[in-house]
Amino acid sequence: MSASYEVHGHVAVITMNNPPVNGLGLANRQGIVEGLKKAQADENVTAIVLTGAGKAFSGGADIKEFGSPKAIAEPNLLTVIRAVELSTKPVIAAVHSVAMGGGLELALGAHYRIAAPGTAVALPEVKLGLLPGAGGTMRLPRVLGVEVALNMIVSGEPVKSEQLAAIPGQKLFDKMASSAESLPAEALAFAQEMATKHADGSALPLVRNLPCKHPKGAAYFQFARNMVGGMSKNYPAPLKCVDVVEMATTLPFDQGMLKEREAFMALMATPESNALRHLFIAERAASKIPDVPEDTPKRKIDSVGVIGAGTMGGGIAMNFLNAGIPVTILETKQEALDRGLATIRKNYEAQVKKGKLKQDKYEQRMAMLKPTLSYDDLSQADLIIEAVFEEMGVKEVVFKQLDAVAKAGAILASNTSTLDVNQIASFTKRPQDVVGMHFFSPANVMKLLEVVRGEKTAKDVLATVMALAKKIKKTAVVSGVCDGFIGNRMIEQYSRQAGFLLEEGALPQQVDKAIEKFGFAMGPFRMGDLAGNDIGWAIRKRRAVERANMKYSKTADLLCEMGRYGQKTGAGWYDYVPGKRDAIPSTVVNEMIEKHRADQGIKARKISDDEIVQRLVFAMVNEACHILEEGIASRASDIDMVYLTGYGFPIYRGGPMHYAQTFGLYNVVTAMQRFAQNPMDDQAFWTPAPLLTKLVAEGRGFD
Ligand code: T1G
Repeated sequence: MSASYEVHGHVAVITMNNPPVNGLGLANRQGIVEGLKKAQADENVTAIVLTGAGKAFSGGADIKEFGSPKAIAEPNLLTVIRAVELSTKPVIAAVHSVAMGGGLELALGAHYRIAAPGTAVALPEVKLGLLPGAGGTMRLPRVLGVEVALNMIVSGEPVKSEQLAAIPGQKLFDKMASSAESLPAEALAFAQEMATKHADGSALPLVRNLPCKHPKGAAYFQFARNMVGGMSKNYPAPLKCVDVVEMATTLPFDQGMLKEREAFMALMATPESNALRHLFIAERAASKIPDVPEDTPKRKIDSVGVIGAGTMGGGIAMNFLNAGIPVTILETKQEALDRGLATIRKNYEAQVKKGKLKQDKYEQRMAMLKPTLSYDDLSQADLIIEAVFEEMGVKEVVFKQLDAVAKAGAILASNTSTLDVNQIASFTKRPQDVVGMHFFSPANVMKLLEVVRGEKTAKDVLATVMALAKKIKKTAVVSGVCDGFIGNRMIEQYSRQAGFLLEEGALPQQVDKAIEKFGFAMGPFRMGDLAGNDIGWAIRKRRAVERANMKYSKTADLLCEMGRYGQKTGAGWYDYVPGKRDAIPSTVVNEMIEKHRADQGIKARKISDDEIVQRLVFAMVNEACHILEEGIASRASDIDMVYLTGYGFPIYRGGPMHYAQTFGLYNVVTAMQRFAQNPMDDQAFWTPAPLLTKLVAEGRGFD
């Protein structure tokens, strides 16, 4: 958890040791400072190597400490870096694997730096809504030049050590080791060399003393501001990076450091940074299943079968082809199979045309795709995913055939978006091998994968699918079995509120504009027109039988009865010009809504955008609390991940649960109590979920 100290000959080696990535938590910082003190006091020691154990030099400040007293407790990172600079004996940072954020800033405080090739070097703070807060904005431009440094700071993207070492005149790396394996020995030798070099008491080089200028000065930074400003709407950090790096060229080092600190602390307090830091932790938490140990053995997945070559089946198949996993895709009719393959080919060719995919890669992927009309060809697949028509009868036929054909140990997955995975599992004699894998359309693009855990789903099946999700670059979130799982169950409440708002006085374009201004990629009515309003219509018809007392606005049904299914029929909530996707407010639809209000004796009222946003978002939050109470989702941050990666919820708001927490759960409940007074609404729905009431009573949030 901290840093070890060893002396090799005349060289002290301080090794950070805070798995998994040597985050610069308090214990680690204390270990470094104690090691430096020991080395200064030991006459036998003439130089110091600072390095990291395991898979990183250091991944930076310990994100998990943020907001806790430990994060700012002394020795804080600035103190540690200053202690390195003030060492009377040369400090050589031996950098390997990952040197990011505060880790790179620590290395920049050293007198010399030696790097292993392949090291990922970055100042990624901007991805957390921050900027480097331990001298990175002042030191990196001094060793790499302003433009390279600014690009790295504003993008947050890693660059390989050997690439940076190749920049003419760079002073980031004094030496490149021949490999990560030889780095320790080469660092010791280099340290010895530097000890000899400075045996005469000559001053040790400090990055802070290097000049920092840009030939075009203010003109360059104005240009940079214009570029960055255009790309960073809703995020304050990138522009702040430009401002502070400019100060590195206009202010003395120490004054620049004060400006950096000021900006860092201001950004740390922004809702955007809180949301991005929440996302960083939430994304990693989602991959953990509380009762499935991380070392659970995983099944081998070397081949995949996909049943159904429609939009979903084709997109699903592409995910595995992209990850280099062969796919056998099955259809019932040759023309459906041909159509499916043609769509996959068209998708790849579009990527090749845009230069996003090399021709040979495209051909390799298509060569791994085997079309078939026979279930027998799925008999050796390690995983089979069905993406057939969303009707239980059809699923039953498919899973009974799979049960007969699939080899023992094959994982049988359903891409169902709402149906009961337990019932699907019951069609087989191997329910332990059955799981839901709910991809989101377009399946080869959307990051979200809901992994639906049946009562009998085996733990190794879950562990296998979660690991496979990472391999196909999906964000997997485990859901229990209920109607709509996590995402669609919540979106149903969101859609119901959208319908009620139409009846009470809003029009589709007002509702969409309000929620899009809040940050959603697309409002409910534009989304309906894109996905197809008939999909919701079919679900409402099914639910009208299952849950007859569920209150709905009739407007969506009236729209479908007019044949206005959306873009696919050239008209939906909005009108469309053929061949274009622009949503044009529709007089026909607005008249339908007004007539419906009149028929219902409803007097329309003016509805504020705030009320629209709160009713749409808090309806989801209340439903989400029931989902948590029922154990369908195991943590609130998982629900945020579902909405951030599958439903276009604005990243800078952190997800519905994080947003509600930021808004204040007490204020959310107060708003819900107001909505419960509205006779046009589903008043009972707005009873705060017991979990919400409990958290408010205890003054707690979801985290
Ligand atoms: N702090 C705490 N934990 C961290 C961490 C960090 N900086 N980086 C990673 N982890 C944990 C992560 O939560 C997960 O833990 C495990 O390590 C593996 O992560 C003053 C203020 C380093 C490239 O932004 O980019 O320095 O979930 O799955 O794919 O200017 O992690 O298993 O318990 O991502 O091999 C700046 C963020 C911090 C780097 C490794 N640094 N990390 O990728 O593993 S702010 C960052 C990454 C800062 C200073 C400022 C990646 C990685 P668990 P992983 P990976």
